[in-house]
Amino acid sequence: MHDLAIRGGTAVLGGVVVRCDIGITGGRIATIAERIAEAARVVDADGLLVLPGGVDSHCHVEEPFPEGGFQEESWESASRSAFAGGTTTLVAHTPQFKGGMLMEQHRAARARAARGMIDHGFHQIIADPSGAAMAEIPALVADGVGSLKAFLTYDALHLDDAGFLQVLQAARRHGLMVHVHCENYDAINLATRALLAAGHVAPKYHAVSRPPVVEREATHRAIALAELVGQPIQVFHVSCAEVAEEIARAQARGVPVKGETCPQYLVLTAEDMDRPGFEGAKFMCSPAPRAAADHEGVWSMIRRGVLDVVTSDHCGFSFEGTRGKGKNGRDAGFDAIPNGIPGLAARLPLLFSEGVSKGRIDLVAFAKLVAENPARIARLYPRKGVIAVGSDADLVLWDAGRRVTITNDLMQHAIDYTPYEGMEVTGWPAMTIRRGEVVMQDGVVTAEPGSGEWLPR
Ligand code: DUC
Ligand code: ZN
Ligand code: ZN
Ligand code: ZN
Repeated sequence: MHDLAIRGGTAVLGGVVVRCDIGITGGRIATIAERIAEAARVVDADGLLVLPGGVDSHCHVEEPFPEGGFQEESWESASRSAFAGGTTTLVAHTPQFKGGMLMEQHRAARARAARGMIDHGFHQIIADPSGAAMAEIPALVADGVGSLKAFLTYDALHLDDAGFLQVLQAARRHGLMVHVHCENYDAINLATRALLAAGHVAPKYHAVSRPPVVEREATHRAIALAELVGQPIQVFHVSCAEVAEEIARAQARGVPVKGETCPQYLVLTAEDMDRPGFEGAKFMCSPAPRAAADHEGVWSMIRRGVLDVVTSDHCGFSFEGTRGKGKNGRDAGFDAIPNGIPGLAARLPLLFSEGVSKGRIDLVAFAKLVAENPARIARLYPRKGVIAVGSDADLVLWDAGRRVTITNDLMQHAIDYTPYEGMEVTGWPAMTIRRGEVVMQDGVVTAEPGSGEWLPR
């Protein structure tokens, strides 16, 4: 007798799409069969797709700032938003402050995440690889941190080549994955100073200050240094085809480099930042959204497999008030507006609608992009990311024909806006199941705070 049976849905099982029943016992998938007769509870999935719960392997949740305080998105609100959008696993970031140690931040981040409802892991940001902090990496690894994150830009975080090489070597020594934010710090600073000196302070100049070449150069450099050290990397948030081309060339040489992209590079543009007053700040993230003509280029790199993971890079800052986008005042220059946009709940609907509903990718590719491939790179596969016997029963029942206009209320995050407000999507999650428990039904999230599990990777 199963605890729960999902009956009559059309399921994506790795590489195949089949109509079947799914039996769940003890939070795991116990049976996949044409018909499961008995279960304590039965969910009728007739007319729905059954997909693996989304794995969002790149997001920012309740991170502390070097100047004190935390991001507005708590683990509880992030869990709610993720479940609302069909995602059941998050890999977020633990910061290192310059000169600071790792384990204390790691323990504090774990304690915050334990208050949420979603299963989770962390990438450890390395902002200062020269000091005593690196001696704490074995302790982090022992606690289940499977990856390091390197930033090649941002004042508080950027590494020069020497620092990045140290991170790569440490990762190689300890068998960790390295994820990289690729933009050229000095080039951005040079352009920013020139723009500000000329009085170009509006949000739209954010994109002008960091054009694709800045991202392409840093991507090329990151790959070359990783190749030198013999360390696999994943390039985060690739914004356009000319950047992905660097990855494709390296892959063709047999270099172990992977590429990730995000929905913002498929639906937003630099023009979104060109709105009256402060409004453009709602769309500011880095790398910057490119031109509308770049969207098809990203799709083609997805179809070629060069970009095989789509995450949200959720990093929310509210528009109103003094904590978020306006923390430095509403007439702050573009360089003083925090970067990042919320996207936990919108990720699957946007990718499904733009991808599957519009015929750009099939269902199998969709499930790989949002669940299986992120689970693999995060070392959570096959526990997460796939519907298979023995895997965690993390599922999303998907209504492929449902048309929804995105509003901020539907996102259920702690941020007061969504950059996708008013967008029409076709395809929407009807139910989210985490480890066999229905945690979202018709938009209502019911999971208990504190029920999310730490995922050693
Ligand atoms: N860019 C990042 O690198 N991280 C979070 C948000 C953003 O826009
Ligand atoms: Zn970031
Ligand atoms: Zn980044
Ligand atoms: Zn990020």
